[in-house]
Amino acid sequence: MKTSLTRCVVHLCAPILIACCVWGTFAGPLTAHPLDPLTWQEHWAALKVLADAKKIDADSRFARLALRPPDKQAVWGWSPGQDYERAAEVVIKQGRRTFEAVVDLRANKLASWAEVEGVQVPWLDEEYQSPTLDRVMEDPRFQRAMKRRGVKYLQFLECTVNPHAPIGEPQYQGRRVGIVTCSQRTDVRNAAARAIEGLYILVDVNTGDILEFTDEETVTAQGPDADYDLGSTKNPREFSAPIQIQQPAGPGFKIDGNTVEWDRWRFHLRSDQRVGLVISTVAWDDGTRRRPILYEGHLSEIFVPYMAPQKMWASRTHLDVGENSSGGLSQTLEPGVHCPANAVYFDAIVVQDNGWPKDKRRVVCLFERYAGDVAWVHEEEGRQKRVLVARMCAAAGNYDYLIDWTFQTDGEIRVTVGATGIVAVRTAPKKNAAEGGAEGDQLYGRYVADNLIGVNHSHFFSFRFDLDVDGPDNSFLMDEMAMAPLPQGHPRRGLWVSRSQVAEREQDVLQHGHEGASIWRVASATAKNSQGYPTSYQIMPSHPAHAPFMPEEDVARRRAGFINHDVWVTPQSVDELYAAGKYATLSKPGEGLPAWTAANRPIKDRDIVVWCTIAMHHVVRAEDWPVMPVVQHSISLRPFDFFDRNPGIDTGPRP
Ligand SMILES: [Cu+2]
Repeated sequence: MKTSLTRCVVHLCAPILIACCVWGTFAGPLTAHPLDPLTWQEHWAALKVLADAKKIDADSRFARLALRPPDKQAVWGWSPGQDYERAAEVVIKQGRRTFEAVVDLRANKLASWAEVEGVQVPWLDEEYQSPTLDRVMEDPRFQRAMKRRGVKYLQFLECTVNPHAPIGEPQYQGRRVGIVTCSQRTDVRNAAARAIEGLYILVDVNTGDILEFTDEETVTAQGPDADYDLGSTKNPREFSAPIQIQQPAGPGFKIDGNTVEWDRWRFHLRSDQRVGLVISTVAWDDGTRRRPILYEGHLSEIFVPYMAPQKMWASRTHLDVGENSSGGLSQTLEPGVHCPANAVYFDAIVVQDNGWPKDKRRVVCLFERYAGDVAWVHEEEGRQKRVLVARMCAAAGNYDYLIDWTFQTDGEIRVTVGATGIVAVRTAPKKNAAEGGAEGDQLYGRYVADNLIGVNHSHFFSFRFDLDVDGPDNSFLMDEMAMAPLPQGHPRRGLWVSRSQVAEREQDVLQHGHEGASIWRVASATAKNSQGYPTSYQIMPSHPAHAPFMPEEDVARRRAGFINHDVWVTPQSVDELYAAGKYATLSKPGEGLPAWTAANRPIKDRDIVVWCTIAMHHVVRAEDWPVMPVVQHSISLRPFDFFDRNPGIDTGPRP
C-alpha cells in the first residue's frame, strides 16, 4: 500500500514519526533500502499472517524466513525516498511435508502457500540433537560397540545427528536420514581427535527408526592431545615491536543503513541465513554517472567430499550450504580475531526452528586494509594499495571459511575464500609395513600425528554472480588462445593469438569450460569503451574446479553436479540461486545447474548469471594439524575494457 504517510516517513527518515506508528496498522517499509534484510518487526508480521491464516501451529518448523528478492529492475531504478515492495519467503516443515509461503508485508496478507513434494528442508538446529540419539545410545549394538572400543564413560560421549549424504541407498528414499557420529569429550577442549571410528549408524529423525547399524571395524587407538588454545600452547612467541592499525579520522567509507560508499564504489550488503554475505547493486561512480557492474553476488554452495572407503567416510560428501543452513551459516566475528581493529560490524536476524527471530551479532565486518602492498608502480612513481574488505566467516562443521569481498581502486573486485579450522582425521593405529596396514591406510590420507590420518578430501566453492555490466543486457565471451603459424621464411614458426567467441546458449559455455587458457568475460550488449570494444568484466578463478578425480557416475559427484565445470552461464532467474539445487539436503543426483542448463537456453544479449567454482584438493600436511593455517583461493572480477585506461591512476599518493 503506497500511502503518503509512507513516503513522508521514508523521505524525512524521522525517528519521531516512526515511533508514533504502531506496527500492524502501518505497513510501510521501515528499512532504508529494498534489499535490506527483514526487520524484527517484519519477521513477526510474517509469522502472525501465517498464524492468522491457520497455516502454522506449535509443531511447524521453519527452515527459512527471509526477504523475498524484490523485482530486480525496480531495485536498480529505486532511489532513496521512493516506495518499494516488501515480502517474506518462508519454508516450513510440517511433519514430513514441506511448504513454501510468500507473505506480502505491505498488504499484511498471505500471497501464496504451496506444498513442495519430494524434497527435504535444510537440517534443523534441533535435529542435530534428535531424540533418536537416545534410542541409538540405548541400543545393545551401540553399547557392545563402545565396550569393544574401550569407551569407559558413555555419559561423556558427545553424539550428534548430521544430515546424511546419500551414497546410493534407494531403500531410504523419502526418509529424513541422519548419520550419527560420536566423540569422547573427556580431558580435552578439541575433541576432533577423539571421534569414535568405524561405525555407520543411520537413523530417520522423522520416525525415530534406526535404519542401519554397521560396525565396520573396531578401532581402540587414540591420538595425542590436539588442543591449540593459548593455555595449551603455552609461552606464546610475542613480537618485541607491536604494530597498531589506527584511523584517527574514522573509516574512509560511508555507511547509510546497509549501503556502502568507498572511493568510486557504491554497493549494498546484507547477510542471508543460507548463503551469508550478499553483495548487491555494485556500481562505479566515475563522477558523471553511476555505472552498474554487479546486481548480486554470493556464495552459492560448498561441496566437501572425503576420499576414504569406509562407509562412514565415503558418505562424508557434504553440501555444506544447502544442508546445514539452519541457525545461519555466518559465524559471529570476534574483534581482533576475525577482523582488524578498524573494522565495523553488521548484525543479522536468523529464524529459529520454531519460527521466532533470533539476533546474531557481528556476522559481517567491513574495513579498509593498507599493509604495504603496491597498487601500481613504475620507476619512482607508484601508489600504495588501500582496499575495502567486506568479510564473513562461514562455519561448516570442523572447517571455518573466511569469505572476503575486496574492492580495489583499479576497478577489480576479488572474492577470496580462506579455509581454516580443523582437518577431519581418521583414527587408525599406525601399523608397520609387515602388518600390511600402513600402505592401505595411507593411500587415502596421511598421518598428521600418532594414530591420526588426515583423510584426503576436496573443497569446492561455487559463487553466483549476477553481473550487469553497464546494464542487464550482457553476453558471455570466451577468448581462446590459439597458435597461429607464420609464413615460410619468417624467423619465428608461430605465435599465439586470442580469438573471441560469443556464447549463444548455455551448452556453448560448458563445451569450452576447460579448454586452454580461456579468458571468460561478461560483456555489455550495448556499451563500448573509447576503442570501440564492448565494456566487460573478466571472471578469473585462481584455482579452477578441475574435477577429474571422481568418476562421473559417482552419486556424490552427481549430487554436486556443479563441480563438472569451472564456469556456467544461465539466464537470470530468481528461482535459480543455489548451484546444487534449492533443496540440497538428501537431494537426488543431477539437481541445480545440470538440470537447469539441460534446456540449453539462449544467453546472448540478455540478463545472465555466471556461476564460478574454485576448488582446493586437500592432501593433508603435518602443518595442517591441530588447527590449519588459512589457505586462500579466489575469484577476481576484473575490468576488461570497462574503462578507457587504468582507473586507479588518479589516486592520491597518500594511502
Ligand atoms: Cu581441507
